[in-house]
Amino acid sequence: MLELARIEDLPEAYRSALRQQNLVPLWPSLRAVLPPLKPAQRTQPVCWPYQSLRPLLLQAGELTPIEKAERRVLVMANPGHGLEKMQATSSIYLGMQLLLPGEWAPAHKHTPNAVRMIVEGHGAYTTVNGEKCSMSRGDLILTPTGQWHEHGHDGDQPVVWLDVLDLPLIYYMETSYVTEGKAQPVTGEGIERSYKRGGVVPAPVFARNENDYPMIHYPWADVRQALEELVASQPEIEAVQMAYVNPETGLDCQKVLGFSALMLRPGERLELPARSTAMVFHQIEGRADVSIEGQQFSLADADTCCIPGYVPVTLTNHSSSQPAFIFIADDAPLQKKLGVYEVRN
Ligand code: 1HN
Repeated sequence: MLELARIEDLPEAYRSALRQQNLVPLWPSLRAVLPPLKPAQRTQPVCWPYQSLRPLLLQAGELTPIEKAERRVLVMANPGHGLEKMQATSSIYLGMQLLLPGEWAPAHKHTPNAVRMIVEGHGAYTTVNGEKCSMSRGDLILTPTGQWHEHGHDGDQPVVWLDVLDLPLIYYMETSYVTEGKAQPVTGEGIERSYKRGGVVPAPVFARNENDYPMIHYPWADVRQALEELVASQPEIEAVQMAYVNPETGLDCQKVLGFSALMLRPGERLELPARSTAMVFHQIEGRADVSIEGQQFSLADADTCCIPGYVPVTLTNHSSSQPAFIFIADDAPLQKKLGVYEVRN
């Protein structure tokens, strides 16, 4: 590839004249913004083991009352982006949130899309646009853009969940803001029951309101059962993986980030081709290795890691007798809409 002239190759008087008119020559920076064949990446492989994060999160519960935090979260930040940027990847924000018994995280709505993957505890709930969703380990609860949400806790032990948001992207676009609200009246509980069975969706004779997000709570017990039934009926299937989708359209459940649950069969080693998306892995059950060239993470229960895009990944179940279950997040829905999604075999 042809070497291009550097900024220093231009006379200082000329550079100064350009600066004064807010002008920049492209050619000294062209290779930086368009590197050959593979993008420049800030996202580093990073692992956040739950057992070392948990005591610090519980300590936050002692140090900062919920009224002074609104959301009591330790953000899992990628040093490659700079910790202060609060980014796990270019588009994905990750945080571990703690709610203590009796606490309430007040209602608000915002432009970034969020999901919660429940990590531990019982008795907490999130109310999303009036729909009260109880939280159990492994459940996925959506709070898509513009939907009111608040969290409460009627149990007697701490509850922790993983927040996954497209905040870095929405912030970058200068479209991130919040609206505060009052406690929501609960209008429903367990709408997910309407979508219990594949192939049929509610279609009453009288017109329904269009709803981009008909299902917001994906209980782990159902997803786990779906994975087990998939592998029981197709033992040779390449990957035992279920995508979280909108049951009325069959499309990704949210517009920017995509979510799936993967089962690694006992002893399974799964090679994923290089794809253009960075990925987040969160261990729901069992133990597994996530390896890319030059880096390997061993995930135990509730550990979370991220890896950059454009690298092949190998996932290995530690156990030869038990399955391992992993929650995966990436920005494939966004990349597909933008036309930049790639799989490199
Ligand atoms: C948010 O609204 C929550 O509602 C959690 O629990 C984390 C991180 C950034 C912006 C908004 C929540 C968040 C957030």
